[in-house]
Amino acid sequence: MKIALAVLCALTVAACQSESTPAPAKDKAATPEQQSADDEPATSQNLFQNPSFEAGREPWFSLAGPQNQFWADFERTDARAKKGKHSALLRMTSEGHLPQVRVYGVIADYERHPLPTKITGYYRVENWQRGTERQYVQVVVAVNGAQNMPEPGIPTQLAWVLTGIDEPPFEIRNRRFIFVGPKQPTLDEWVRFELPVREGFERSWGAVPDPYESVRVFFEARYDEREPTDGLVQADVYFDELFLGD
Ligand SMILES: [Ca+2]
Repeated sequence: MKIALAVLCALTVAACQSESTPAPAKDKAATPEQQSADDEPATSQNLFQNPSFEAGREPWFSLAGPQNQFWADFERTDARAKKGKHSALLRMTSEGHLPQVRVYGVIADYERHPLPTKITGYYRVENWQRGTERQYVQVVVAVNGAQNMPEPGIPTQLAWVLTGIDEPPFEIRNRRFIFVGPKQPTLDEWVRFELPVREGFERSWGAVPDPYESVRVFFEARYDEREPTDGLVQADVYFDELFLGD
């Protein structure tokens, strides 16, 4: 039953993210990159537009919609900010929703080549109530049409789990995981993260994607494989001062 449910959930997530049938992915290259230092952001060009959410929501988006029942939207809020007056808030809850999977995301696309060196930013967790085992915060880089990856027809993905879990939440063929933070979140503080994108792909997938068509970056709070008998999932997760570049 447990295995069957795991497959079901992996499949449903795959479907809502246009991915493919899950299969083993056992990479667990865990090099802590998380820092709490209050560093200044890099001075090179930031490829994220509106990276501090001070200019509204755009061009950030989510995949929430009637056809994507597992996806939930983000809010732009002035309740917390690492920089300026606003940030993106993922108000995660299992209340009133289907039990198994729910993904709260704030997302950006870009098409620049070559693949940028890094992503940096800050996240903040408040009101964390662990209702299920696979409840976590992550950043996913999904590269579309990468010709030197095993399956160019589906997105090649690398997920950096910032906090919440310390092993892959499910098996999926086109996503590999790197764990960069504690299983138990640091609460009520902005936590800096720095994710070496090119190095991560080289280590986890054996090469930097090149050439490719486009890249989608997901900042997510989510839970997977929640059982109907599990407890209430809750967390407020903020992201701010995001940077993508070299
Ligand atoms: Ca801000």
